[in-house]
Amino acid sequence: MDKGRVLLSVTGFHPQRWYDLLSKDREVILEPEGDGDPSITYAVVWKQRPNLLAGLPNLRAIFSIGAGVDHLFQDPNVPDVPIVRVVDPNLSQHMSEYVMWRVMDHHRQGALLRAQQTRKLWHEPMQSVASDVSVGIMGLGQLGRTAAKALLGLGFTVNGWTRRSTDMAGVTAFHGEAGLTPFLNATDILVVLLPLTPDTEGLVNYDLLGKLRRDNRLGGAVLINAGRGKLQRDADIARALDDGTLKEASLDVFQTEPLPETSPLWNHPKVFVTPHAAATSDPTHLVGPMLAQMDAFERGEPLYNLVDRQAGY
Ligand code: NDP
Ligand code: OXD
Repeated sequence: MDKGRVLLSVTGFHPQRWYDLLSKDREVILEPEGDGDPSITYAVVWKQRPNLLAGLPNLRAIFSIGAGVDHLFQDPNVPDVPIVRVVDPNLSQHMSEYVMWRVMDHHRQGALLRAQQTRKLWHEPMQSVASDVSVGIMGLGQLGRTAAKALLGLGFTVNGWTRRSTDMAGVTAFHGEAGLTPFLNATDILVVLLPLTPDTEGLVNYDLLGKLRRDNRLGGAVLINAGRGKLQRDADIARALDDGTLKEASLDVFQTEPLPETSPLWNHPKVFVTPHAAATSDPTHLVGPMLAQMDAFERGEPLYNLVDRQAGY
């Protein structure tokens, strides 16, 4: 069987690097040659243009260059072919480093110490040990599990919340709607690593933040979101920070990205902003396995790391 042709459609994410690496093994094009281009077998995409994929008669699989696939489903006409997403130890390691960094910074009162330094203030803040602090991770998938393991290694108490019931050694597991409030009530630092689906959109709102544990050794509740911006309500976070419902937040993702200059979150003294960069897909790690999957698929082997369309992730 001939090697199928690849359509690469990437907005942001440095498309040239993906193009160069994919082109080493397959013919890659950046635009279909006319409507219903029959030569395209695979699409490798990030935020593809709506309807781009709908009319490709010989498309056999779509590869997302991210772990999240909500960008794909922005297009209501995504064809019904298998969708492969990124699952990669390198990506999980990046995310786990981000989570450990932000959890440790909040735990060790980083914001307070930086503010003191600017004022040349010599004052020892209150200290707690990791085991006194409970980190609750929403989403114990590929990324959440790796982060949970790392946090356990640092000595934190770890809770997890998932859609279906799950087990993980050392983690107190909660699931579903019934498990949400008890999970939040037992959590000091909330880490959001959920996918964006119709069920999770807007979940991280004022009401939810109000259920976190505030009477704790940290002196309040903390939010860290590195999942997706539309999981949260930016205005509710600002309100929660202003009225003390939240002590601090680290936000990597926002309802609108790039975060508009007018957003109060940019200059908020209790917010640490990163530009959706907690864990960036690296083509040097990801293109090899992608090409290997295409080769194996053409030999009749099954694809893996497939998205469950029904669940939306
Ligand atoms: P996975 O699909 O492996 O895991 C998703 C987890 O979320 C699972 O534990 C799943 O539960 C849980 N979940 C999904 N829907 C619900 C729900 N309705 N209620 C409760 N739990 C739910 O995803 P990954 O860990 O690979 O990635 C997670 C997300 O991280 C991505 O979708 C993406 O949005 C984001 N991301 C952000 C990056 C960044 O740089 N900021 C980089 C990479 C990814 P269950 O176990 O029951 O299925
Ligand atoms: C992803 C991302 O989903 O980078 O991989 O956000």
